[in-house]
Amino acid sequence: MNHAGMVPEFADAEETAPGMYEGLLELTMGGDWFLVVTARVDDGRVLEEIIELPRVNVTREEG
Ligand SMILES: [Cu+2]
Repeated sequence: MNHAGMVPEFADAEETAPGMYEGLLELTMGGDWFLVVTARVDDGRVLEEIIELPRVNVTREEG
């Protein structure tokens, strides 16, 4: 998200099968998010991909 007072969330991904990476990320509020995925490949290049996550709906358990 990109608005005043919003802090980014960070997470690492681990390789779970050849070429398959998984990680957990907490989306702390509903709204339009985007993921910035950064990967360093074997030849040293750093690749970056931005993935839009529009209209995220967050539900919380009431306590
Ligand atoms: Cu926000």
